[in-house]
Amino acid sequence: MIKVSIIVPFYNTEEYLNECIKSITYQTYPNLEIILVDDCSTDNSKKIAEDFRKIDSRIKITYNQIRSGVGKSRNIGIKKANGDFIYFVDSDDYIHHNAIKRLVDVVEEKDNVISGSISTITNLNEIDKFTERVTELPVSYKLSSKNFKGRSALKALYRSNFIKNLNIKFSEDVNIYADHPFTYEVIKHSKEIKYVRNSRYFRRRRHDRVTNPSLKELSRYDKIIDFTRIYTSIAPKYHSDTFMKQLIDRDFLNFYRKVVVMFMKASTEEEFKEVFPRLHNSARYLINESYKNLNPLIKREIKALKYYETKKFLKYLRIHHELRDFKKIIGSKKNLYKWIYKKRFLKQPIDSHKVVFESFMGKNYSGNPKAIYESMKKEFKDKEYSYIWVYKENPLPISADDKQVKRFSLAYYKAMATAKYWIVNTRLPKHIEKRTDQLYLQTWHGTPLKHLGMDISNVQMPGTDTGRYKKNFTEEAARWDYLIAQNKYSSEIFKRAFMFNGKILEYGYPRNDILVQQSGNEVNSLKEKIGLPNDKKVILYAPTWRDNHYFEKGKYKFKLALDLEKMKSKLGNDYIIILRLHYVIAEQLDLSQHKGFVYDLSTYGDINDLYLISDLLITDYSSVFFDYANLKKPMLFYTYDLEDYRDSVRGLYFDFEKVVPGPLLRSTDEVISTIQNIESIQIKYREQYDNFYKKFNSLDDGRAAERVINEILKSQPEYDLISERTTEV
Ligand code: C2G
Repeated sequence: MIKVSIIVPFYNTEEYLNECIKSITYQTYPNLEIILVDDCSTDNSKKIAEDFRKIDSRIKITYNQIRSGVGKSRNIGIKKANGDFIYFVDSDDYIHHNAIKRLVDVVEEKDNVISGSISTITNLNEIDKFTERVTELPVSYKLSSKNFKGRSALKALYRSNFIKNLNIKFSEDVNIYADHPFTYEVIKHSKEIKYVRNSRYFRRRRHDRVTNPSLKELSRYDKIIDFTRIYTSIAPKYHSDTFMKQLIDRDFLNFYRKVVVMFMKASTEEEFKEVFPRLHNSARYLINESYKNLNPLIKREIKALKYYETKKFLKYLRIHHELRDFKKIIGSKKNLYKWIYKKRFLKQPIDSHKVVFESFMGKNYSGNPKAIYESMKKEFKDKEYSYIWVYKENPLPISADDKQVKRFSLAYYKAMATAKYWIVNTRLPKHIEKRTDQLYLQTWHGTPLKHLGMDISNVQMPGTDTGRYKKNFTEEAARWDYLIAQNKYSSEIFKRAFMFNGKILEYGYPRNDILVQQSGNEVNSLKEKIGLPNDKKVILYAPTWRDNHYFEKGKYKFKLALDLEKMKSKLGNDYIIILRLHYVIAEQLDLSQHKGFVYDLSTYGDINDLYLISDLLITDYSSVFFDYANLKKPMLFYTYDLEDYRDSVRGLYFDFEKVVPGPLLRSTDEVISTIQNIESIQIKYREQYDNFYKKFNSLDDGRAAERVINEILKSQPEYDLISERTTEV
């Protein structure tokens, strides 16, 4: 029976290692030797490996004395391997339980290498997508250069003698491209190989690309340093082998087009100085044959690299980028606007009196930006600020004196490029560039209960994955100059979850100023304005969204879990319900049969008005309750899916039940009876409410906007401070 040695180097992959080793020990092919190489891990990985060794005698662990990298660790594994065949697994990856069996099943004496297939996943539940089709051909043949396209040595079975006799090794000098010398030699010595499609290897995207990236997720700069090093060490070796030389040259040229060109577009002068000579050193080895058929412009760039002509290289590269951009803008208004933004607007002077506001991606006129805008208008009546609001679809009810621009219109880009101040409450798109002299005040949009940013263990929103989400998030947060926090509790979370190093304005929420200052008279006129009856009490139902319940990116489903008919029959004489769904919910609920009892105000601009006119709030995990607490009105928490939301969907920052100032309810009946006994509920939760208020709301004193404005403008010499009137915090 053929014996297979599986080699797994590991270094600090505690998050994945357990599943990785399990996928190996659960292989349906039993005759395995599992060689784990600990490359000096400092986390729990070593213990995980050792626990497996206790229960599976096929496991051997080798400990490196100093950190040696993946290449050397695999080479150590090869030396130790006693199997007839060798297979490599990375410690954050996973293999299908039949992966080895399917390869071994088709081994013949002539085979030195047999390959399976590789797929990239984020979560293990995606594996179900890859269940094999009955019609799938189990074995076919592939040119080995095509099989090892990315030059990764994973997913294939190698005959040990073949590897050992030819002394095929991984590079020990580089990390990202350590596989290249290994696979080049395999390609050289095995023109065609068997390919078994349903022997599957799953490469995993990391959940945290920011603090724990995989090698492939490292920066373009690191990639260039690594790639040029490997290329210059390999190129001389294949000098007289035309097939191999052209193959590695092609790899260099592909790398140049995919990685180098993009890197150069945004590189700093220092980076360029570091990278250019290395690229030149590599390009020196390119043979004319390899690049003679490239497009003329790239050919010129490569020649300039080869002969160290820096000026020429930069000139051709600039033209290259211009042509690329130009190609993109033809036929796409969106790209044309972006191009004008970059080429024109970003070069225009910044207007130090211009302020751009955006709330919830332009969906409405609300939140902290609204409060700051209104306060600025009051404060600087005679001063010459110009205010611009961003709207998404419908123009906003702002003062007619001020301008508004549609998101992603030309006017929007001009405003974003030339305004001194950005005052925004959600993340801005990546392609909006922050210029050195611009000031970005991120107001954010709620005290966090649900996990945020880096604290989310498994991002389930569509259109992203955990690693990418965290990377984008922290890159965005790095652009913020200021971030507002409602309380100390938020400041601490924000610093960690956003990896935010700028200035936190722990001043209370400007959007809550009005809740503190409000007078009772306004309530009735507001009700009339909205079209609600004045003789009924108002229940506001404002739940949040569920990350894993969506139609598509940015558009979420919502299943109403309240029996409105029943509520109407029990509460309808005294109450009406305002339904306020979160702004990312795209569900169209048909509420026609509840007319006169349920009012859908999901698209109503400012939720503050709804807080003011309501008599009690029903919510769930939404941050609305941190604001509503200012009003001291009763709150109920309709948390019918608490376990799922807390344990699988998002995760929560605190023990919900112990902290929130109201009961957690699970059914419509419970909601009804709680509302029927609302006075006793208020008495029961009085103390918890007070404690809650002290912890989260004590800075909400009605003057938060003033404090924020004072802080951001005080560094601007041309304005008098408003600090005399501002309470010190
Ligand atoms: N909101 C609303 N209507 C709802 C829910 C929320 O108008 N039904 C508004 C409120 O102003 C709320 C804000 O959107 O404070 C954020 O909503 P959350 O439900 O807390 O959800 P999310 O947008 O994911 O923000 O730190 C806060 C977190 O980022 C949560």
